[in-house]
Amino acid sequence: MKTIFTEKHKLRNAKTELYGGQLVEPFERPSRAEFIIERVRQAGLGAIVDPQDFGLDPVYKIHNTHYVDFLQVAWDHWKAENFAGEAIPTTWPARRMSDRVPEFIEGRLGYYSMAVETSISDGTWEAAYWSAQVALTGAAEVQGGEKGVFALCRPPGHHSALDMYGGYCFLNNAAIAAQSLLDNGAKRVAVVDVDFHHGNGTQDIFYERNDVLFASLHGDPSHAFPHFLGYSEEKGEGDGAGFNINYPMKPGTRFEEWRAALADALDNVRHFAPDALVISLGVDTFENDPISFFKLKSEDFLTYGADIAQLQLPTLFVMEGGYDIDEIGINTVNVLQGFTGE
Ligand code: OKP
Ligand code: ZN
Repeated sequence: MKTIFTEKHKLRNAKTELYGGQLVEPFERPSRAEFIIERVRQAGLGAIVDPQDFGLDPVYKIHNTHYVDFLQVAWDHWKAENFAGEAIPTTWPARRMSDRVPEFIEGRLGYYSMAVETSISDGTWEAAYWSAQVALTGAAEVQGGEKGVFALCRPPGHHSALDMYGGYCFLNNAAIAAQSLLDNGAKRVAVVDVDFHHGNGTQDIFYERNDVLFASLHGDPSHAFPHFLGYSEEKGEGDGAGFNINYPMKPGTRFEEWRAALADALDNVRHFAPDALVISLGVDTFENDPISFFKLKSEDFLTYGADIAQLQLPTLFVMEGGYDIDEIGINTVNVLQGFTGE
């Protein structure tokens, strides 16, 4: 299996994340991708190729222009205020407030974010841009005939929607890739999100569409980030009614139960009969993940990679989360090796 990867991910190197009332080193840090690519090499998974540059047009199919404009200049505007730290929002348009976009950077940060832990820092935009290009290159490889491709995206994307960043995500790489598959010949695409966290951005983007089936397995939002989306009653609306499927699961969920949910999701994908499959691949379901509460073991990742392969669909794996840096490479590559059967 080919891996799409660029060292440009290192440009996303924030110093701070607001966690537990303190500014700590971000869980979403450059070493994550280094551990994964090292394991890809060590396991001999296949060729590692640089992304092509598809520009911003495929990004604008998913995100609006004023949001993308904001991301490109946010750090410069913040810096111009001579604040001491990284760019962090402090106030949001909550219930019954105005939806006008403020001019001042602090207001704009609140307008365009859905969570506070994700500091914007120098280089963030460039890394996010290339992360999306990694996903787009993966999509092109899949349409070129590859059975399975690994887009080693960093920063991740599935919490990002039309005009929102947060949860370590800026551009929704999986959604951008899925749309590119559709724009280049696929009639239907399924996105299955196996990251521990609900893919609220991807759900929101495709919620009223029937050309993309979205299924997500995740920690019950009543207990887990992103807290405000991901319940089982969210099934899609309008044309999209029935094309969104959520599998929220309780703290302590073990592989047997998780695998049964995956089997149900994959049955729904089979029934939908897509031309391609995108997996939002987060390995934060691991038992020792520092910010999650499922109990998967390393060998379980091999098992479910093989389950996904049973669909026999052209499949693009898009990297999302996974934070236990010692095991992140093994668990990620286990999914991919389970898929290839090698
Ligand atoms: C991004 B991805 C934990 C707080 C979690 C943000 C998590 C973002 C996860 N107590 N804060 O889906 O892996
Ligand atoms: Zn996650």
